[in-house]
This record gives sequence, structure tokens and C-alpha cells, in this order.
Amino acid sequence: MFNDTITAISTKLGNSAISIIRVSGKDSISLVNSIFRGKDLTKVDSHTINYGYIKDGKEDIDEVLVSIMKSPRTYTKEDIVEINCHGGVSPTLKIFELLQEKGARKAEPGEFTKRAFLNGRIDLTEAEAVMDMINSKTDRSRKEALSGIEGNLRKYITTFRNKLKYILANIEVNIDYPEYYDIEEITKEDIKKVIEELEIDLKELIKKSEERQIIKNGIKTVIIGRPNVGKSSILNTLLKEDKAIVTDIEGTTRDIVEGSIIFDGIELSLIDTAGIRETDNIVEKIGVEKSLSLIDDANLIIVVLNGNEKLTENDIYILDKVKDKNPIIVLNKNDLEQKIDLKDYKFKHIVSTNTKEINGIDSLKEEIKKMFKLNEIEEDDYTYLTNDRQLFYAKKALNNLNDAKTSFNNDEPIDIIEIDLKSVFENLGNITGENYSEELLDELFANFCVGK
Ligand SMILES: Nc1nc2c(ncn2[C@@H]2O[C@H](COP(=O)(O)OP(=O)(O)OP(=O)(O)O)[C@@H](O)[C@H]2O)c(=O)[nH]1
Ligand SMILES: [Mg+2]
Repeated sequence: MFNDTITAISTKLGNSAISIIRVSGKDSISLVNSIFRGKDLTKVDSHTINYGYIKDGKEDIDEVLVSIMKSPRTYTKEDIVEINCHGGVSPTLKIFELLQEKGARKAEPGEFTKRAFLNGRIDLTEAEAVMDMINSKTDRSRKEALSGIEGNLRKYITTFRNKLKYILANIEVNIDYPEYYDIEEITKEDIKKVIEELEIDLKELIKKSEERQIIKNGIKTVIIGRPNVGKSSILNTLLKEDKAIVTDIEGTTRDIVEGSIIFDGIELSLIDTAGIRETDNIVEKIGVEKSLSLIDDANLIIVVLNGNEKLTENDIYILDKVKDKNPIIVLNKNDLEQKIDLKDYKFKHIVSTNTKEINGIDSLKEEIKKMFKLNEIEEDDYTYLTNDRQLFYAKKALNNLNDAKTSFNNDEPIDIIEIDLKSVFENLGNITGENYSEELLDELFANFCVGK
């Protein structure tokens, strides 16, 4: 448990109906009580809401509701007080300052959640899920976050580690009592079987998790092509608004235009770019360079071609740039005669569209769904690794497991295998925060909101 008491404004500062100021730590109740006019808060029951005023000396500051939550059944496992005041900037800041004058320390970002972790109420995957919930914009990302908050990933990893613990215990017996040859024979087969099962499970988990990164992060999409093929028209059609300027003049779009849509429960963030061509115009040239630089950063590249014309040098230049990047090739303007010929290319995803008819780009939408297997994401299965940190350790664990299997197949001594299996155990423990470093915690919670 910590010695100091922390405070933060948990709501957004501005004009709103209510602000919530949070206090956590052993002095939180007495501290708030010293600036409260109403009941004696040190004597009220836990989990009660108390009406009164916050005062500065004799002067009332605001009319408030104060929630008292006593340790240990609280977010941080410490005593927590939440003051609901009116959501103006002045009352909120004044109360926040008063709390600090009385001895509370301004909380770091995510410090309440960090305490929940350090006090053993939640593990790291649950802490990360809290942040994911705060950042979630779609139904699917909300469900994913909730699954994490409910501890599903923690339970999965813990079960996994328990299986390993069982083998490790058996190996210890083998090392300590090698004379029981019979036991070793049985155990070796057992160990092999469990290692193989764990490997299959972990591989599957990693694969699933990588496919589902888009649920949280969305699909970063860039639309490229030479001028006048209809890139901005496609952006506007997807967004259902006239966000980018469309004209029949080549080089209409000079800078990038961004927008985002929720697409089948996934955020599709779209970037329309300047048409790529050889140009002497300095402004356009910068735009073209920017368009090209965005390719590397995207999850999805949509290359737009004009189906009504034969391939030009600029088209060929662009197709060459993306040929190893699995783009969707859009043959636009299919309301006109189709003259384009792609027989020299082997692209997997080619669709034909137009932006003049109501359903003219449905084929593009379908292709995106197919490419990212959006139809296959089961609605009720949200137990997987949700960020790079978790994936990093899972992959390390998988490597250790592979090493263990190889040693096993090579008939290496059992204590060599034991070392690899212990590493699997540790790396999985890093996911849940069984082992952690101060730096890791600092880095992780620095991305949190203040007051959470
Ligand atoms: N017939 C037909 N014309 C289209 C279609 N899509 C776009 N256009 C027209 O093509 C012209 C260029 O469209 P834009 O969307 O501005 O093209 P762009 O690729 O963004 O062009 P830049 O910004 O110059 O790179 C406009 O006159 C559009 O109305 C289509 O599907 N069919
Ligand atoms: Mg444009």
C-alpha cells in the first residue's frame, strides 16, 4: 500500500453538467471531510453518496455529491472519494487545488489504475483493457476491451501457465529422482504431449491476435493513383460526404484529405492523396512525394486506375511501387467503355467500380471485407492479445517452446528442456505483469488518461 493520497480531475475540463474529482489513498476520506460541509464523512458507511458543499475555510465553493468507497472493495483497493461538482472550469479547478493544499498529490496519468495493479486487484492485461475501453470507438473494440476488463485474457494465460507449472514440477521430480526410470518414461511422453499442445494453442492465439489488431487499431487505408482517375470521388462516396474537392482538372488534390468511417464494426481511416505523376510544379511535387511515403505506413493500399483508358506510364510506375504490397486494384469509371488491360500483372484483389451509380463501389467494400476476413470474426470470441507488448512476449514464449521441442526431439538432457520451459513460463508471466520493471510500468501508464 502507498503512503500518499492522490487526486485528479477524471472528467474533461470544460463546460459540462458535472465534473468528477477523484481522491485515492489512506487519507482521502479525512482530507475531503476537512473541506466538506454536510455529514461527517469519516463516520458514514462505505459505498454511500453524500450531499453537501465543498468549502474553503468559511466560504462555500460548490454544491456537491460525495461518494465514499472504503478499502478494499474499490478501484484501487484503497479508500476512494469521488466528488461530483458542477462541471464548470472554476469550481472544478478550485476544488482540485483545495485538495492539493490539504495534502493530496496530483496524480500521474493512469496512476489510479497503476495502484489497482500494484495493489493486486487487476493484472496488466486488465489495466490495458481499461485504456482500450476509454479509446474505443466501435462496438467491436468495446467488446474486445470489456473482455479484457473481465479478465478473460488473464484467465487464458494463467491456465496456460498452470499447465507448464505441472510439467516443470514433473521435470523437477525427474531431475531429483532419476533412479525412478519407470516414472521418467511415462513423464517424458506426457511432457512431449503437453509441449505440443501448448505450441499449437500459442500459435493459434498469436495468429488470431495478429488478424484482430485491426479491431482496436482500425484499418489505415491510403488511396493512390495518377491524377483524375477518381480517387477523391471514391473517398467521398465511402464517407458519404463531399469532403475532397472533385474536378475534371488533373492535380485537383494537392495535399492529403482524411476521413474515417465505421465499416462492419471496424474503423476504416482513409487518406486520399495527390495524384501521382511526373511534375515540375513544386507544390504538386511535394504532394506526390507525400502520397508515395504513405504507402509504407498503410494496412490497406487502394490503387485507383481509370478503366476507360489504357495504362499510362504513371499507372505503370505506381503499380510497380505496390506490386509486393497486396493492394486492392480498383478499375474505376466502369460506367464508361473499359479499355484497360492488366494481363501483365498478377494482383490478387481487383475490382471494378464507378462513383456515378448508387451501388457503384460495393465491389470495393466487399473486397475489403474479404481481405480482412471481417465476416469470419466471431462475434463472441474476444480473448486474444490486444497490443504489441502482449504479442512481443507471446512470440518470445513461442520461440522458447520451439526450442524446447527441438531439444526434446534431439534427446537432449531434461534439464536443458527445463530451461526453455521456464523461459516460456516467464515470458507468459510478462504478459500479465507477473514480472515487471519500473520502466515498463512508467511507459505503459504514461499513455493513460489523467484521473484513470
Ligand atoms: N464517368 C465517371 N467519371 C468519374 C468517376 N469517378 C470520378 N469521375 C470523374 O473523374 C474526374 C476526376 O475525379 P477526382 O475524384 O477528382 O479524381 P482524383 O483521382 O481525385 O484526381 P486528382 O485529385 O487530380 O489526383 C471528375 O470529373 C469526376 O467526376 C466514375 O466512376 N465514372
Ligand atoms: Mg483528388
